[in-house]
Amino acid sequence: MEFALLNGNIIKRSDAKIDIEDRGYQFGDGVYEVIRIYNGRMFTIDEHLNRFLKSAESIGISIPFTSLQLKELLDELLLKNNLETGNIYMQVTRGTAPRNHLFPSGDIMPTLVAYTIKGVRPLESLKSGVKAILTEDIRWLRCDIKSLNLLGNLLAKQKASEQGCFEAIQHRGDDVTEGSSSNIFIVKNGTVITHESNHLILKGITKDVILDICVINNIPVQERTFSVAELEEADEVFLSSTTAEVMPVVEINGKKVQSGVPGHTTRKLQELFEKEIENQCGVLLR
Ligand code: DCS
Repeated sequence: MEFALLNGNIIKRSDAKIDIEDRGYQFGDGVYEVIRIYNGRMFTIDEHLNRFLKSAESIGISIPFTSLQLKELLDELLLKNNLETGNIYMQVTRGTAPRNHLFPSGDIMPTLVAYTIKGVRPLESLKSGVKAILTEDIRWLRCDIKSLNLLGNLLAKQKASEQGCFEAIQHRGDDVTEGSSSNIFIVKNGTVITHESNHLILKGITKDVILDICVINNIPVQERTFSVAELEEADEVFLSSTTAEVMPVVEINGKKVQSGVPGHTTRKLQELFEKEIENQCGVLLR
């Protein structure tokens, strides 16, 4: 039997039901996290919980659990569902109230849900790399909030998929921002470059792990805006996310990135990233 977390209680997944006037359902009025599980353990859990609480706070939702309580609940959920490799999906909405754009007055309880999803690592793509398209970033200007409102991201990802590609790399005019569900990195003359974490992108947990790895291992790294032209002329391109890890991008808009195979720095970062996973979660299946 599968279990889910609903408002602090772990219950049968099929019993986890949400009201039709939940504001997440009607307005996308909430925030979420996706947390990777390796060997039954949560990777970078403190970072995910911090971001979850921060996202919620930034839209005025106060989660009635501490980070520690959430961690304990998620651990219990993992154990009950016996999850070895996969993800936890967790979201909180402002709660249930008669439909109105205004925040409900008075105390309403946020709706907090988490459940587990089985899923293996994308080992083939990690080895050979993926294709991407370029598309204009049409999203709002608070992409730092991990909001449930993902329409812009969905339209971009769908367009990529319809062109046989894994990801859509978004740009605002000349500036590359991020993927539809990932952060984007380029490598030029040995320097790793990725967009600074501001309101135009999500501050990826995987991105931050990669930045730390670069600093610790003396790999030159810059957090700054880079242009579409720089992307097109890059020596290497890769993307990062909780589920895609450090994923080489080998083709953009039908044009190969250099010789069309994962580059040296990307492969080095993949190795170092796996070491970090193993430090936190134990030895990985390859
Ligand atoms: N940018 C966007 C828009 C994202 O949706 C994500 C992750 C990232 C960057 C990378 O962030 P993390 O490194 O913290 O994962 N999106 C999650 C999602 O919706 N599915 O998987 C990961």
